[in-house]
Amino acid sequence: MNIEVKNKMLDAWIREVAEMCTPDEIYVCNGSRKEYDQMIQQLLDSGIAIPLKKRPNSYLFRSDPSDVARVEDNTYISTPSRTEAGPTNNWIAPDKLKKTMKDLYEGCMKGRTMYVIPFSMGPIGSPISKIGVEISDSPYVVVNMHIMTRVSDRVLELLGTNGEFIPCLHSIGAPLEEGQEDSKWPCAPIEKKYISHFPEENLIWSYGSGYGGNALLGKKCLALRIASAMAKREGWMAEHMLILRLTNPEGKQFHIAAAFPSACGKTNLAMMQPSVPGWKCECVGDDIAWMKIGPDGRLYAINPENGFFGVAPGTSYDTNPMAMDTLKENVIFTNCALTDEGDVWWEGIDGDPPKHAIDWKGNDWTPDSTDVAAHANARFTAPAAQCPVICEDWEKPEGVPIDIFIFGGRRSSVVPLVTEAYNWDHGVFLGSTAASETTAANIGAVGNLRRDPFAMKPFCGYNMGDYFQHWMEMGDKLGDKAPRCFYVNWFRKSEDGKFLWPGFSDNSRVLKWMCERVDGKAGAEETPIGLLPKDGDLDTQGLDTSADDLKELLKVDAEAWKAEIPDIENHFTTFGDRLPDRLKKQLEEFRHRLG
Ligand code: SAT
Ligand code: MN
Repeated sequence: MNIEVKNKMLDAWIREVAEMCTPDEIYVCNGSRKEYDQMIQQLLDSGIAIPLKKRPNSYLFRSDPSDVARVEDNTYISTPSRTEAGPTNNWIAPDKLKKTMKDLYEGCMKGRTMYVIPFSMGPIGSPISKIGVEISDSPYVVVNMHIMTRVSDRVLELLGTNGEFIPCLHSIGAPLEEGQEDSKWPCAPIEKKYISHFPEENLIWSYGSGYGGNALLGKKCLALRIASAMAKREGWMAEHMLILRLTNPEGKQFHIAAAFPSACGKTNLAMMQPSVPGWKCECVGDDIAWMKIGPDGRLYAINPENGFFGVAPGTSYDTNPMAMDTLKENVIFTNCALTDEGDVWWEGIDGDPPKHAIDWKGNDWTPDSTDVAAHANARFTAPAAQCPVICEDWEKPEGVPIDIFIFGGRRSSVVPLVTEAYNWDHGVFLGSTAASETTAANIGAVGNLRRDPFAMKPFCGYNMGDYFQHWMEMGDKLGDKAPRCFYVNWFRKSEDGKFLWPGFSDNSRVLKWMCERVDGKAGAEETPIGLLPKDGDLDTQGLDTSADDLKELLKVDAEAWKAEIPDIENHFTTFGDRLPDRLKKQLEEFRHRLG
């Protein structure tokens, strides 16, 4: 071990893990630039990192084709009883799961270095922040954690001798025998992958995967699954939400937090540049919001992360110029294609495809190839501070006050462009019934409709019926200071399969309507599903969308909604007696409004 660890619990935990996993060496990280450079150098020397000539200090990594996304089927919420984990989570009893995983962890770091990564989620020292320590045998994880979280020796100082932290144990599950040659992306086969959470102990154990949320444990595991369970106990909220600041031409600020499932354009919306003249948008965060009620009774949000782990395919100067400018240097790319000029490439990036490239699997690729060049879930890891429109208050310890909640998903039909909830309970109803067509961010079939309440289905660390109740109770506490709730769908298609709404910077038109609703300046019409903009309420000046398409976008088809009711009922039934009565009442009222 390179330093002496003063925190007693941490020191004991490191020793215990080392005894179980038998690494060759132990290295405690300090988060310095020098450390980052050394780790990168080591990854370059072993041929794992590929330097990118066109982007200073940026590297490409290729994962094993079996390890490309979150593994939801292997993700567990391990509470003493199955009911506490609820119907949306996989469950194994803690004793049994720990036994299975201990057997896997036994000797699993042989031939490798065990890295101890002290990190803060949220600005170091902020009252809303939490400290975690990840132990990992993956140097790729270390460099990614440097960007995605605040890794620092100041975290160890803050812990002192007795301070508390969230232990996050990670192994790629690939011990090296003596003389055995290492692979470029070692990991365990799918049946040995376990992403486990023990919310009662604030403990995370991950085994077998090196990719994204499976391995960068500060993100989905700590900041969502464990944090959501803590938030429920302690009366705050940990949500799968971007945070943005919108400023109107008069200089009034609005803060919006929006929940969409993975790969539904959250990063694009978070960095959107309004097409509506005079409006300004700044990014506070693109994936996770931690929110607490402030002294003035309003809800304040911080972004607990330090970087963006964004989907590369589809990102371009057209769709997200601010992300493109964030990616110029100091970036880690994973599973993108490599051009002959030494740059990354992916489907949907600006310009013509290269005549030749190396695809994400390391094979030759040309535009005639039948396979994609970049994996659909290829990612960039980039420092948030590099974003040209990062909000100056993004690291404010007390956070920003939220005015508006947005829920949504990817729906090619039925769901209109925007709906405002009648009140808080109705907003919770909209969030709890949110549905989306599945994408490549999670392993499984793409394009099926799944209910993804509050975009938290894969991330809620306890019974989701209780989570709905928690939302109701937060609304009661916030009273008339509660954010207003909206539901959006940017993805509605015409009968011939074309997107009806241009999206991206034109989404500002929808956000503007929301802000004006909050200010009491814009109109709306009552419909069975909620409040919708009437003719003239939505700013469509300069918009290229036909009147017919606009009509279709805002159409409420009562029959189509009636046809959704059985599915909503089924969805609600899965929560049994944990479903709040107030949601049952919402469903009854909805049915009644539909007639
Ligand atoms: O791989 S992650 O879980 O971090 C990304 C995502 O699915 O949003
Ligand atoms: Mn996400």
